[in-house]
Amino acid sequence: MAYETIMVEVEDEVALIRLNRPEALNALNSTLLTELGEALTEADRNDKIRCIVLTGSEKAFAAGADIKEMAEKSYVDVYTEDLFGASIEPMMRLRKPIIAAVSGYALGGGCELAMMCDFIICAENAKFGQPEINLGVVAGIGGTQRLTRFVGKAKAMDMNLTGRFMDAAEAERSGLVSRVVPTPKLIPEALSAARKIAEKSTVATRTVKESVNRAYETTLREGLLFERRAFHALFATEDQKEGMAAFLEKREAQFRDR
Ligand code: CO8
Repeated sequence: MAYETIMVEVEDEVALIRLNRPEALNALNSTLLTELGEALTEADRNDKIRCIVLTGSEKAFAAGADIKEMAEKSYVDVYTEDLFGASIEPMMRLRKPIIAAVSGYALGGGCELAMMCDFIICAENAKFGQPEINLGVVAGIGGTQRLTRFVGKAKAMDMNLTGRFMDAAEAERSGLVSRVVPTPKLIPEALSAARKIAEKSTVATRTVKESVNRAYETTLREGLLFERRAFHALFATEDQKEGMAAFLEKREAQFRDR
């Protein structure tokens, strides 16, 4: 499908979705959010895609929601249209693993979009921030919630109250990102991680996603029970038989998502 504000390439069962509004540092306007939602929904439906990488440009993953587009809106406007509520639904519904590959600015909605992915790999030039405070507002899709769970209260308060940016080294130290790589290696590293995930059983990778996300939504006791039942349930799959047989026979497993 041809898009105006994103680019989608599929290779080796991995979809690479690139935000593409260079004139506005990939600011998330309504066209981009609609197109991104469509691309994610399509990727989730397409059997030839097993993992997704979401990225931007070298200068910006995304510099936040499009300020020009929302500056004149009233409370009644944003409340009535539930601004950004519906546009993030496709990401929330996504069952396939998705990696954010962040280079440059990931600010406001850009940082929040990256945090909605399953994990973040970033380049050495990455800068994360929730600078909404400078605009007289607050984060709208997770900057006070997901960020607090990822980096703790002290840093989340600091970033949301002062609007300061966090560099790649601090982001890795704080648990916001899983890996930092030299900027030119960002896409190869993210694609290589995605291909590794694509080789696994889809039933198992989806179960990992559900189980890890459960850790953020429930008590430890309930989460552990969920995980154990998920572990038990995977013994009903052919992929469990194949995975364990392959180990014992000292060969590569051939998963069939069954
Ligand atoms: N919205 C609209 N346009 C933007 C945005 C943005 N968020 N960010 C940058 N641009 C535009 C600039 O206006 C400029 O356009 P023009 O050349 O036409 O004036 C162009 O991109 C290049 O930007 P700069 O000239 O400012 O580039 P610099 O390298 O000097 O600075 C910065 C880069 C530091 C990233 C700077 O552009 C900046 O501070 N941007 C705004 C960052 C920000 O405040 N983000 C938060 C936005 S609010 C938000 O995200 C609320 C989240 C709610 C949920 C979102 C759900 C998706």
